[in-house]
Amino acid sequence: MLTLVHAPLSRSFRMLWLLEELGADYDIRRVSIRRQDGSGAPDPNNPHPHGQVPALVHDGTVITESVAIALYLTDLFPGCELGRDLGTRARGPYLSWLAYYGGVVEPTAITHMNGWTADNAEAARLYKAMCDHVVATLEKQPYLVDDRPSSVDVILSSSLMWRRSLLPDSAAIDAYVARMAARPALARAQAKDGTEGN
Ligand SMILES: N[C@@H](CCC(=O)N[C@@H](CS)C(=O)NCC(=O)O)C(=O)O
Repeated sequence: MLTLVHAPLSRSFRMLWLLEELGADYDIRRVSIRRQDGSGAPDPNNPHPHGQVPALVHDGTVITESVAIALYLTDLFPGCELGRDLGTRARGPYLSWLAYYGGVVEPTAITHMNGWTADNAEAARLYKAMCDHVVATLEKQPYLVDDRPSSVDVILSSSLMWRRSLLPDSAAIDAYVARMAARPALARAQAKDGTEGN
């Protein structure tokens, strides 16, 4: 049994979208979380060590961190469109992009969003290097890993639907977000969540 520990308008929405993409049989445990405006509080029903979302519970095992959950889920459905199975050529790039999202894309983009790249040359350099890499990749091919979408595209595009300004102006990125936004599983996830976005 798969249970997504979820709060609306949060990073757990991208895992809800992924579960819909996979056609998984799952249920949702809705929890409260601390919000940036000071409202909300960690929920005693949330097994995440920091009281954050997302968390996934699979037959009693707790998996945390969006990219780990994405890899776990796509491995659970071998041959699914959004995963890249062990033993295939795309497995390496798939793992690289997942780790790069969690370790580089999101931290540098959040640093930029918070205005910290303005007066820190090293932070600005790291953010620009990340942007150049993502933009160059999406100018060369339609998705991050190769020519078909993967779970890391669900994660990145979900973040961009929440805040497009995480990455610089780019026609390639706009077209990428539009392609991902047209996916029927996104609409199903939004309907399930009762929200219209991230
Ligand atoms: N690196 C984590 C970040 C999770 C995270 O920051 N979640 C936010 C919601 S968007 C949260 O639960 N915040 C409540 C808190 O930090 O207490 C992941 O990607 O899964």
